[in-house]
Amino acid sequence: MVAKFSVGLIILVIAASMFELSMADKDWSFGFNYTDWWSRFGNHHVNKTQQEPKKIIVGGSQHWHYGFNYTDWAIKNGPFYLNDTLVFKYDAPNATTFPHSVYMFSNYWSFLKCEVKKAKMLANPTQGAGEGFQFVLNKWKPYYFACGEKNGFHCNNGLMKFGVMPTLRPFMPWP
Ligand SMILES: *[C@@H]1O[C@H](CO)[C@@H](O)[C@H](O)[C@H]1NC(C)=O
Ligand SMILES: *[C@@H]1O[C@H](CO)[C@@H](O)[C@H](O)[C@H]1NC(C)=O
Ligand SMILES: *[C@@H]1O[C@H](CO)[C@@H](O)[C@H](O)[C@H]1NC(C)=O
Ligand SMILES: *[C@@H]1O[C@H](CO)[C@@H](O)[C@H](O)[C@H]1NC(C)=O
Ligand SMILES: *[C@@H]1O[C@H](CO)[C@@H](O)[C@H](O)[C@H]1NC(C)=O
Ligand SMILES: [Cu+2]
Repeated sequence: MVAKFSVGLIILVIAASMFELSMADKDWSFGFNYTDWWSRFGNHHVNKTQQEPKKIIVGGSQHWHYGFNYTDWAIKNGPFYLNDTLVFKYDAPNATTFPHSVYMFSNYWSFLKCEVKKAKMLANPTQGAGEGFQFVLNKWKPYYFACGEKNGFHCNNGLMKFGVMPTLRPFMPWP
């Protein structure tokens, strides 16, 4: 009993002296810079250009072609936000190049199996030229895109498929 009491007393004494020490240590901020915190998160000076929908070129500089991993691209370039525009760029076919197109699947299983016959064509092989084919992600739902050429071959073997789920753009007050 006595031993326990003295240990408790020692701890109390140590705690008290530490408290005194911290009291003596200028302020109550404990090293946390409130001024800095407020300027970062507290003010509502929103950079509007970051809040507005963006135009995203599918595949970046690679554009829309056979053999590029668009699933990987979508993971690395996401998340995508509501009203963002996806731009599919692909040259119209000629004697030496193959056609591409843009299809949308209505469900995940068709997307997985590249059932192009059940998909809806969004853009034909000539619509990707110039400024490219633009598609606005204006609904809060998953979108499944693919190239519809060669009865799913471009989708399957060519990796020309990806899914996106646009979300609400988060409020970002910091610069
Ligand atoms: C706190 O942050 C502000 C703004 O970044 C800076 O001007 C100030 O020097 C900082 N104060 C301390 C004690 O670090
Ligand atoms: C807003 O952010 C964008 C992108 O980060 C930047 O290019 C632009 O200069 C910023 N504008 C202002 C007014 O800070
Ligand atoms: C494409 O990228 C995804 C995500 O990084 C990866 O899981 C998959 O294995 C890749 N496919 C091929 C054929 O490399
Ligand atoms: C997207 O655009 C539509 C039409 O311009 C608008 O009504 C809607 O509020 C926008 N949604 C978001 C989340 O910006
Ligand atoms: C076909 O199109 C490609 C890509 O646009 C171009 O580089 C190539 O010169 C064209 N070939 C012919 C024969 O027109
Ligand atoms: Cu294709």
